[in-house]
Amino acid sequence: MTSTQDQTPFYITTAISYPNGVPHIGHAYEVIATDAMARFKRLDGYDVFFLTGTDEHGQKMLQTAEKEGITPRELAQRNSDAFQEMNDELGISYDRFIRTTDADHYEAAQAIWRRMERNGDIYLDKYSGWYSVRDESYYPEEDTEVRGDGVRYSKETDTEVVWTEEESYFFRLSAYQDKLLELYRERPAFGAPQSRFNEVIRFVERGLEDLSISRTTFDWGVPVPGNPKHVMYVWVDALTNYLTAAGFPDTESAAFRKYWPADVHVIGKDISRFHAIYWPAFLMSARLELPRRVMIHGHLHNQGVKMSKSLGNVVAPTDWIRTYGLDQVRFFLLREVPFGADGNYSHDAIVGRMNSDLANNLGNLAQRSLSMVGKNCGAAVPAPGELTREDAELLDAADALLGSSRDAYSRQEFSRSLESLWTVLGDTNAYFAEQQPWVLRKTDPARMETVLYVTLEVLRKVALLAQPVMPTSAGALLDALGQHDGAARTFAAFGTPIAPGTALPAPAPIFPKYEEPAEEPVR
Ligand code: ME8
Repeated sequence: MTSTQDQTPFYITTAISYPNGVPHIGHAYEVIATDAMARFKRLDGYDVFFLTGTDEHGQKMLQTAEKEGITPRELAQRNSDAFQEMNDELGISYDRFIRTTDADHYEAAQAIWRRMERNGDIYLDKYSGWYSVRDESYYPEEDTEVRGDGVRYSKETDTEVVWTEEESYFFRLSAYQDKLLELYRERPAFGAPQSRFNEVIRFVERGLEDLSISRTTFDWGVPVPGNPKHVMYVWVDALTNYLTAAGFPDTESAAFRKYWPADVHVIGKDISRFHAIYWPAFLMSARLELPRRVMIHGHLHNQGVKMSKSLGNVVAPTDWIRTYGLDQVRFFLLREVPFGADGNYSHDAIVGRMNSDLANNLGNLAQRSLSMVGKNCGAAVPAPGELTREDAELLDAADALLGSSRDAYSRQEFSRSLESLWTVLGDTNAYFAEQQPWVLRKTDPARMETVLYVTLEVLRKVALLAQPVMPTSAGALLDALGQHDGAARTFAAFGTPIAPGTALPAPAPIFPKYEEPAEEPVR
């Protein structure tokens, strides 16, 4: 959408993924949810900037590359391409795919470093401690333990830690404890959902130590300004990506003035501390505005089991799409799991949603009403007669969906919006069955027209609000309802009822039932 002066900006980001492997369904989940949010806001008239990308530096990337016998740059390139391909296959409407190896990002990372240094928050010292390469993080000894295999692990993340000593720059995180607690008090919606945000708050209340923010043991990273023996700790560089894409360090640029501070950072539960503690502290130190919200989602598990390469239960998003269809996967992920909670996926759960919610409650209703209109109303939207109480109640319920969806989306409660759409669809199915328009066709054709009109108008509203989650199928439904034009598909059109006389194309099924593939013949 082209932006105009009077559109309110909305800047939303995903975490940037580590391209030390190929994307899995957890990555797809995060980017689909963020995409739904971005699409919702665009349809609601906002000037949206949606950022996603890859986090390419750090020791983990270096080690994986060494194992594969390639350079970290080659590894990053290969897998970053795979992430971009995934985004394209998932229909993600991102505005920029940032790579932390992009030239403008180096400039931004060095600029934020200088600002924090100028503010007196960076000093050089020695660091020793238990370091997890997997987490790119040091752990206090009491948070580690030696297990049966003789190896020391982080208790929290179950990753191996090794004793590491190096000269390091430090960030004065301890100086920000009170300021962070004040931030959390003053802006209770800064982190969400509440339960996950509370964990962050409790962590800060226990006290913060200064943070080691440079490394000298390897050089795959952004050089520290003025001391290139050091590269920045990967999280300093990674978090800054959100600023880079908004035009930082040029704080006077049109992009920065428009889009910073970010409206929502969408991230997973394992990286909440980085986003709700380190990131606001870095920004306070750099004298920059803080993001408005950090939305922490849960993790997806395969039938209750954590995904891992060693268990061989990692699902490639593209396999899912080939099996179930893109919009079906998007719908399943956002309908099944309340955003913020952990969730499970299984073949049966997806097929259940496809067949009951999509094929039955939505697809069937659309197909039945539209084919009746095709056959009995000259393939045009019929004119309603006087409305009964049932008609009016249903139309009122559909009318309320925009407000309730706006409210749900403002808190990234995607499943709540979808649930409300499907409640109204359930009521409409009951209404259709009760009113029996196929009987009215003979007994009272004018009343049949009213019933069909009411049904089409509910379907139009549901299709409008389903677009962020199922762009292609909801678009096909809007086409079937004669709503082809871009303006008729934005939320600005929500309150203008479908016009009697609108020509309708011959309906084609939109949500097929899932049929199990025939068993391989036994030879
Ligand atoms: O953490 N279910 O990258 P990453 C849902 N580079 N979400 C999941 C998931 C699962 N099973 N597994 C991972 C990083 N995620 C850093 C971020 S941001 C400045 C730097 C989510 O590739 C995870 O929680 O390990 C995170 O939000 C995102 O995928 C990228 O994870």
